[in-house]
Amino acid sequence: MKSSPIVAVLAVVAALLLPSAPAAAHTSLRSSDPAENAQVAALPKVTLEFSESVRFPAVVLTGPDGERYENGKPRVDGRKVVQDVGPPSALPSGTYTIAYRVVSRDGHPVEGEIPFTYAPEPSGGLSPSEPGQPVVQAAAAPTPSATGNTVAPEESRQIPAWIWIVVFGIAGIGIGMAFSMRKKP
Ligand SMILES: [Cu+2]
Repeated sequence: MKSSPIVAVLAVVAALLLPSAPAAAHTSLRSSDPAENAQVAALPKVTLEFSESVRFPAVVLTGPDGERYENGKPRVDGRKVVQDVGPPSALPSGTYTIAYRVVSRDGHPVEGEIPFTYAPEPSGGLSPSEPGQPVVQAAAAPTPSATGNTVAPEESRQIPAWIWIVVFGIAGIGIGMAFSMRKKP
């Protein structure tokens, strides 16, 4: 059994690494209101529901004109994130994109985009001059890059923290291996 120290070290390393794999499964978006690619007649707020509780939500609602229509900051209620939307009179009809970003319980940031169409009822006293055309035009328009610019900087701040944890973790394993090698001549 001359190889037993190495086997022992490998067993320790495996024990450290294997349990962390299932635990690393971070949260995911369960549902949203409006739902992806849905058409809604009213848009009072945006609700996102995740598979587990989340923290530090950021929600950007980009309208068909490229402007942002989220109103105030998002609220967290356990697994739900609620974001108020600007006043209905200010909302143009057309294709919107919800860009969201939250932090899982395991610390991983989770983000995504949800496109949907806002088509208010024409009889609701709103301007009848453009009933359907903006929807069609906006549907062909590409997703505004402004949403990516808004969300990306926060994630780039998040990544270094994880790099450091990984680096310290690897260093710790290395130190552990060195000690166990010495104790067993
Ligand atoms: Cu994760």
